[in-house]
Amino acid sequence: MEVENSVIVNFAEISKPNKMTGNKTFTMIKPNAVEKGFTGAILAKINEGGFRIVAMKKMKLTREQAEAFYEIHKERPFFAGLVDFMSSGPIIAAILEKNNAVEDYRKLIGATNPDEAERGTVRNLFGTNVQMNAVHGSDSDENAEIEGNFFFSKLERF
Ligand code: IDP
Ligand code: MG
Repeated sequence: MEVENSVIVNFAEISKPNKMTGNKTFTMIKPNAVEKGFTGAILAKINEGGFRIVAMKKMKLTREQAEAFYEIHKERPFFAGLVDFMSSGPIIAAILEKNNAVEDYRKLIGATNPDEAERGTVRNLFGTNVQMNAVHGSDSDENAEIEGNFFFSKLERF
């Protein structure tokens, strides 16, 4: 009886759609891109890329919030500058949905350094330099979940 139950539970678990690949990612339009008026053009690229907007808001991060968001980079030489920049003006935060969302969004935005980002990618088109590279994109399903939860409650997702 116990064995049968555990089989049923496991089947329900693996039957969840997109469980293996993940269908959500988290993005921010960074202060330089918002300031330059690129928000609409970047949202159009996101739309054309086939992503659905699950949640979105405009806000200004405090220093402490920017430090917490980028905590994994706290030992890196660029950390202090990154925190200053990310708390310097308003950002747009959003949760995006698509099959294979994390990988496909990283492809859409291009390499971290806009000079190395492929032509036509968001960072190539709208980035200023390696720090002010227009957008954030989660690097894994796990981080997409953590980052989305950092910004949005369940009541803000549709
Ligand atoms: P990613 O955003 O492409 O995932 P990460 O290595 O996770 O790149 O770095 C996080 C952010 O830190 C970058 O998006 C960029 O804003 C900034 N950054 C990364 N490398 C440098 C650097 O060498 N100089 C200045 N800023 C950097
Ligand atoms: Mg990263």
